[in-house]
Amino acid sequence: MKMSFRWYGKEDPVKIEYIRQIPNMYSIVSAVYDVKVGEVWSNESINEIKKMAEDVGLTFEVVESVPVHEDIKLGLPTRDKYIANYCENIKRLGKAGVKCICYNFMPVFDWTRTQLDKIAEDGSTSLVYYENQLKGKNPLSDDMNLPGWDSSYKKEELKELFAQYAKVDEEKLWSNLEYFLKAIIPVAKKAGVKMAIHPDDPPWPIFGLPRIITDEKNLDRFLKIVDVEENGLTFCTGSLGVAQKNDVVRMIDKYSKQKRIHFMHIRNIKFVENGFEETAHNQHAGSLDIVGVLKVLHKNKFDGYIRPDHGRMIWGETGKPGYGLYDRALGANYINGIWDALDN
Ligand code: DNO
Repeated sequence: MKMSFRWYGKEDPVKIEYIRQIPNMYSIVSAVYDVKVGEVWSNESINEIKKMAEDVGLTFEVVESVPVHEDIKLGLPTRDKYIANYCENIKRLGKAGVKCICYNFMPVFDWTRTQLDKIAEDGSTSLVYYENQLKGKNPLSDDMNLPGWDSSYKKEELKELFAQYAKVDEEKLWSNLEYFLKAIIPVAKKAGVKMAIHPDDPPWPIFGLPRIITDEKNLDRFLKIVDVEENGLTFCTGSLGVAQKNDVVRMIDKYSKQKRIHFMHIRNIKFVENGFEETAHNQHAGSLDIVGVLKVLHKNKFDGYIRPDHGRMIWGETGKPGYGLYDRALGANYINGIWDALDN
């Protein structure tokens, strides 16, 4: 496995020099952030990230994310222009040495939590999802802005998007995804890039918008659409693991054997009556079998990228929710420790 760490670029309060000091760190996971969704990334911006990584002795081999324009997910006639731009980005990133691109196919909203700073018994804070905090809320009328959501949408734009999605059910979303994959995967193959779709987080519909990258049956369906290695997965334990039907250890065993997992997001969560809470990465902090996950990856000689996903806020750190330095560094080293033990 190759250890990696998400870094939001120059604006990130976490310094890249500090990331370098985490034992066994290999690659940053980053993106060009100052370009609108759907546009082409400049070679200068891509190479600048690469240089910043290499200057401290790291690599830049993973992009998270090249976001997919809503017109592609909606299947609008304008999608071809955005798909052409997407392909151009894949080519440019491949040329710059990027080996893996993470993206998602969630309509409108990315990951959803209801609170960012839930205080735990030990005084740390973390992200949580409580059903009762979501109930009765309407993103179109309430002045709500949940973490992970693209806050650049104005209410009017959101209304328009929701109206357009009224015509997109799950099957339509599948066919729009198929159209997209059939266009981009051959380009990725040529560029030496592995595409790694991120599961929907949480893996169920939010506010009536369809979500399809949610469980084993659908992952099987996804992988068959273009049945080559380059069409692969970001396996996020914390996203898929919050649906109790998803046996993440067994699924990871299966998909890593098939060489279809290119990127692992390791995060633990704890089931509570009303939803779930994010915890430290450690086995006993939450409900997921993190050791079991690493065991099957090790057994299957997983040589893709792993990053510690969301950390808690600890030791007085303030910063981007889920993406501080300290707890993610603890998570990385927890993963390192288990991996070393398995090696030996
Ligand atoms: C949340 C992340 C997601 C992820 C995207 C991938 O912390 O895991 O925002 O980056 O869904 O496109």
